[in-house]
Amino acid sequence: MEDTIVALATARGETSIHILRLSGPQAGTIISKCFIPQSLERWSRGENFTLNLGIFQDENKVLDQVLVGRMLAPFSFTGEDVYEVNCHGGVFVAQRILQSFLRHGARFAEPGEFSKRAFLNGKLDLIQAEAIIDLISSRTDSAADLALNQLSGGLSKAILDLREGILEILAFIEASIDFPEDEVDEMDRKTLETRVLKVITEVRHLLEGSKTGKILRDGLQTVIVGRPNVGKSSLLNALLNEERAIVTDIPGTTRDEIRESVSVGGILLQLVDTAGICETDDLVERLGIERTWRALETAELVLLVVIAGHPLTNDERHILMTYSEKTIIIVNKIDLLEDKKIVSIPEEVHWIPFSVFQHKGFDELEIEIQKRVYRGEVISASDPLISNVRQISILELCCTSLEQGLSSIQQGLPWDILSIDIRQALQYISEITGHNVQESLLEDIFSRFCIGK
Ligand SMILES: Nc1nc2c(ncn2[C@@H]2O[C@H](COP(=O)(O)OP(=O)(O)O)[C@@H](O)[C@H]2O)c(=O)[nH]1
Ligand SMILES: [Mg+2]
Repeated sequence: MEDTIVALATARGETSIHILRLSGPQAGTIISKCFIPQSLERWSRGENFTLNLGIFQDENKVLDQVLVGRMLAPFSFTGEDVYEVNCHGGVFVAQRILQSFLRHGARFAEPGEFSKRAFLNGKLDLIQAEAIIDLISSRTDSAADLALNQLSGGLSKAILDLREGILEILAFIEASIDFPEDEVDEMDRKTLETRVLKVITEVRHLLEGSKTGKILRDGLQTVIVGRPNVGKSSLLNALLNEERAIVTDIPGTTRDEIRESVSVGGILLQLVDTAGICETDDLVERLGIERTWRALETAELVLLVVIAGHPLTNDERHILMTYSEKTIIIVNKIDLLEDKKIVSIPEEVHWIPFSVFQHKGFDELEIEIQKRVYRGEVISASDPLISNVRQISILELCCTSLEQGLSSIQQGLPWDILSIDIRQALQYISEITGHNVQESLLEDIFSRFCIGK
């Protein structure tokens, strides 16, 4: 981290302003070679967190009128001396300033290098760093809230508390190992068991919440299925609020899958509209239907659309039986019903009376989806939820090690044996926050950031 790095932090292209970020030990020297402040007196005081108006020039040539923000180590984002130059938003303007920094000894930053430096300087842990990417790419309120909570350290604290718990268990074991086996009495073994169980319970609780966390972050793979002409494409269009899919009263209109994402009740649905399931001689339609069956397999949520007043078909029953857990039945076209019974649906299955035409049922659908995501528990996006696949899979490994440790305790195995499992659990939990990581993992994580972040 000897180098001083520079990058354009704003998106390439013509805009109102561009921001260039300069960070590293030489940042102050480099900026002073190119920046002529309007108030030299104020600039020279070297005060932190100031914004200074002036001229950016290189080799006696004025390149732009700029605002320079100063954030000195260790109080900056990276923990190093950082200068941010706000210049006019021309591609050419920003490029010339960037070139000038490079000429004066800065190096072009790699993707995520500012955040990586922040991590290496202890300004962020890995959970917080990964939350930055999630915040930038979030597309719903709840995804943004979740990422912000992780960024502000809510989840890190929960993981650090767990790590602390595991460390205490290890210390307890180490202290006991020093005594010959028969002097360690049953009391100690019981105490140890209680402590390990307590940590396991907390880990399991976090893992439970991760199901919700992952959905809030990545959305729900949702497929809309049903017979032809029940109103699947109409439902998709209504959810999207646009005429995305072609709707006609001709069965077999939708043949290929249509994919769109939409936020329903703060939850991102990755929607797939499919070809209606039926018997057909049409080759294209048949291929479409095969895709529908495949989409059903992988979906996390199935919206099965049926028509009010009609008995269920064999295919509809089959879908219900096979995917009951993840299916919500939408009984559409209730506007056409007079006295007829809505539909004969098995009692245990949840169904919603619906009319795309009269805009009925949408609120209930929203509530039902939320209920499934939050699983009736008091989980909200402001709770410390774990949502990142890397973090979830390591926490699962940690849980397994703890469970093995617990079973060793219960089997009365020697203390040095069970310390192996607890040590392994410590190793895993430390990888989540980055207390213990390999360089290759860091590269993998930070290379997914944008340049300038
Ligand atoms: N009466 C009534 N007709 C509807 C409703 N929703 C859709 N339709 C009509 O049903 C027909 C088939 O709709 P479409 O969305 O193409 O069905 P899909 O084949 O399942 O995708 C169209 O003529 C729609 O206008 C509804 O709520 N009430
Ligand atoms: Mg359709």
